[in-house]
Amino acid sequence: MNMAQNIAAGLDRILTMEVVRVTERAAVAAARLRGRGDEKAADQVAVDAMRQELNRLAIKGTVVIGEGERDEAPMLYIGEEVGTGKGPAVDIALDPLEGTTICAKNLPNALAVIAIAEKGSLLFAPDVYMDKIAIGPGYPGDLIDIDASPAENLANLAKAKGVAVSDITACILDRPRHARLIDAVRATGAAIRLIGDGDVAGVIHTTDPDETGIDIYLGTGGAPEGVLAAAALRCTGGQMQGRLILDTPEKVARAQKMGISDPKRIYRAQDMARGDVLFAATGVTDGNLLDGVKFGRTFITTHTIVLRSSSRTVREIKARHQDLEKF
Ligand code: VTB
Repeated sequence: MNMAQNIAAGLDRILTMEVVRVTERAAVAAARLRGRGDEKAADQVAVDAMRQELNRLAIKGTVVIGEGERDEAPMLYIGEEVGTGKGPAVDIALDPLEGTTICAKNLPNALAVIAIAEKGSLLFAPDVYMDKIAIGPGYPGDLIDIDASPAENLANLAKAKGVAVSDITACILDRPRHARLIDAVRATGAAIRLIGDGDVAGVIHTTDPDETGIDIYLGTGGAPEGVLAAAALRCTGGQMQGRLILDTPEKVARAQKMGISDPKRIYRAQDMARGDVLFAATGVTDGNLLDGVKFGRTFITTHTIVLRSSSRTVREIKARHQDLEKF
């Protein structure tokens, strides 16, 4: 694809740069409340800040993954129209503070996250659990299979990587519901990095195992976080499968209302985030890929990763903000 086609085919390239401010601002707001033990307050300031900056973007955006249904979330609710309204029609998935507990405890890998895609191309996921499996780029297609055992997936991954299974590290959310999964992974000899929260970061970490030490993500987490992670993987390469856990008639009905007719469907990354996708994440707390916000005496430093699916460019933007008034 030449550059003209590239521009015509997808999202405006300028958005790639503009979107950085949105996650930067949310991250700075949340970071001010790092380690204060107040998840709600940190989330609230991040939501306010992200919304303010998002409404400056020249887009006609609709939040499809947000803070919740309209009646439960006053801001950035699902269906909210955001942006100036003068610009391309886009779908938006966001999490102004992914890892509210991480932030409240000042532990690693809390992020401010957003994904922007062409209208109609992000999965409208209900807020239920999703079973997820993900690996980074550079492997043969269909290497992972959500229906295969952890042992099979780990063996296939180790073989493709050219290492022993004991050299593989899996990232899993530390939850009682994962006890059997954890036992199964440990039985193979593989290592596990247990995380308290933040499975968007967990999935993204598979894309750079040399840096993060994580080869594969396994387990169930939020479905909205699954769509955000899928958007990131679409940009970096990598493989992901997810399946909604619709284990009550009420959840099946909720999913149906959102257009999901097959409750058992396996979604790959490209099914959850189609077409041209932009993804940005700014570190709130220090993490494996991103530094957290640093408050200096005269400036604030932020560290952001910006990804775009059509070019697969990975940009890291370290910004030194000297106009402190703007935050
Ligand atoms: C994960 C994690 C989030 O929710 O999706 C998790 O990435 C799943 O829910 O940071 P449970 O906490 O119920 O296991 C979060 O921890 C919070 O949204």
